[in-house]
Amino acid sequence: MITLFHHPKTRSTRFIFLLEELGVPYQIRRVEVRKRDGTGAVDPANPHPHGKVPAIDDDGSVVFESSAITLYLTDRFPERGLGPQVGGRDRGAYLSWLAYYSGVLEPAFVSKFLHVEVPRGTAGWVAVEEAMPVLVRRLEHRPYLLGEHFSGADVLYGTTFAMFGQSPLMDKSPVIEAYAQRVIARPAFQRAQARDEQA
Ligand SMILES: N[C@@H](CCC(=O)N[C@@H](CS)C(=O)NCC(=O)O)C(=O)O
Repeated sequence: MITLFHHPKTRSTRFIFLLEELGVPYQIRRVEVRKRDGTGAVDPANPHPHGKVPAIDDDGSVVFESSAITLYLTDRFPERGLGPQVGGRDRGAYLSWLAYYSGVLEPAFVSKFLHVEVPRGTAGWVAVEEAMPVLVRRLEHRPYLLGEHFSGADVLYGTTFAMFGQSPLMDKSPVIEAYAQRVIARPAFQRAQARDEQA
């Protein structure tokens, strides 16, 4: 049984979405987290090394960090078809977009949010203004990041764009808006929202 260490309305909510997409048994363990306003605390029950969410425990195998959890879960349940497997044609693209999410896109958004200029040539990531056109080009002629089929990578990107679409962090783009809507219109996303609120 998979346990998701979760706090409502955080990055762990999208793993309820992924687990609902996979349709496998799981349980949610609600944990406390540190908040920006100084409230909250690291919860000793949470196996993440910094007390962040998400983390999962799969019968003793602990996985933390969003891209790693996405890959772990889609590899763990290959029959669900939510991630290309080793040797598959799109495996390289899948790994690249998962790593790009954690290594480039999130740092880009966080830099912008914190008003930190991304230094050219030295940071491992780029500014949002350089990253987003790459995603627009990628999604211009395909419904999902890997083409016709929804994958675990779309859980990360689609929910991020749905969240930032209305914020000054991201310029408006019809391609990105349509993609985000496509992702959050999925029944599993709607079920995840309901479970998040009860957690
Ligand atoms: N790099 C982590 C980030 C996780 C993260 O920062 N989660 C926030 C909630 S959205 C958190 O747990 N914050 C509490 C803290 O920083 O102690 C991932 O992608 O999984």
